[in-house]
Amino acid sequence: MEELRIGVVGTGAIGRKHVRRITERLKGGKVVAVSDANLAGAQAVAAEYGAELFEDGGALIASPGVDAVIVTAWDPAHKEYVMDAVRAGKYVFCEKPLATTAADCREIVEAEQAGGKRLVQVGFMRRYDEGYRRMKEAVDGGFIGAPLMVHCAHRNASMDPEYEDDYMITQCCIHEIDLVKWLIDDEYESVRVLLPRSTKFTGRRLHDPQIAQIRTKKGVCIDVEIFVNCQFGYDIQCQVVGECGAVNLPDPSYLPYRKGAVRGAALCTNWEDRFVEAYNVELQEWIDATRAGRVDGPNAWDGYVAAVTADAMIRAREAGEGMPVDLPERPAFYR
Ligand code: NAD
Ligand code: ISE
Repeated sequence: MEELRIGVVGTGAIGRKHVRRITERLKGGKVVAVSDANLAGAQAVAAEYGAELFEDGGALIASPGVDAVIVTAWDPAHKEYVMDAVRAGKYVFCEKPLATTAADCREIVEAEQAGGKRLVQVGFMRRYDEGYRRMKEAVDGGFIGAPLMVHCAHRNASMDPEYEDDYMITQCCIHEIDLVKWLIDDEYESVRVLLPRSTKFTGRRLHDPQIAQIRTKKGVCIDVEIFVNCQFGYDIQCQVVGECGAVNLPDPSYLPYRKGAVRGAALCTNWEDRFVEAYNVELQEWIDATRAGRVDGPNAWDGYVAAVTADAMIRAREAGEGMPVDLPERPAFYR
């Protein structure tokens, strides 16, 4: 295939970043069409990048001038656009989450299987981060023996005061939910959520921090601290402890300094900077695989597993007790 002609539905913060990286940094793809419910925003992006403006996302997806679709609209619109792309037989990269409920993800999985071809990739970009990839190589290669425990932290400096409890799971922890199962090659069995004392810096709708705990089918125990008003930066941590060693996610390399009788190093303040290279690699690999007629990255089934696990966590938090992660076996179509 010549250059991949890409249509982007959703020209908010991350949509614009993806348009820019495809245009200025990546190879093999061109953004030819854009659309957004905020027409003025999409119009500005269309003018800047010479793309065609569509008032309607569905029309963009149906356009014969669009080979493949990127969905970066807000979460509740993902399902509709992914379904449109699947029905049109077009490859689609959808930012996480695949859809806001497990039932909607299931519908996508069923539609894709009915079409007989894998088309959907979900934007779980942590799998493309160099540090996590090195950890996975070490775990897969037996460097630490069988994994026993995984400790994670997902910290944001601060969130909008209207941020809600469920977003801790569906917008933040959803990354760790996908990442850890990939990292240790396991399936989830049950979850629970602990609520430590809440910080005074949180908004009225949010208990912050929360600790999600997951037990896997092989018996590995995973804990994820989600703390979105930690005040000190955007800080992502991960450690896998195995039978004969442990591996840690490397921190991004900032210049260490000595100044004013302090030895220090800066921390990231936002997810865009922390994972900028992961987004670049993720979308380059998506363009390459799409041109070759494949889906190599996290697929619709991974999106479904993440949604089922997230739903179980929300129920576990509300009930104050453990909940099973009820999933059918992964179909051969997704192996
Ligand atoms: P944003 O609010 O800046 O942008 C969302 C855009 O969607 C807005 O421009 C809005 O007008 C548009 N929109 C809303 N409803 C629409 C509809 N029905 N049709 C078309 N457009 C519609 O948010 P964002 O930070 O850019 O996030 C966008 C998506 O990317 C979200 O799903 C979010 O979860 C995901 N995201 C992923 C990561 C990651 O690390 N992978 C990081 C941030 C955001
Ligand atoms: C945001 O929604 C993301 O998806 C980022 O990757 C995540 O790390 C951040 O905490 C979320 O707010």
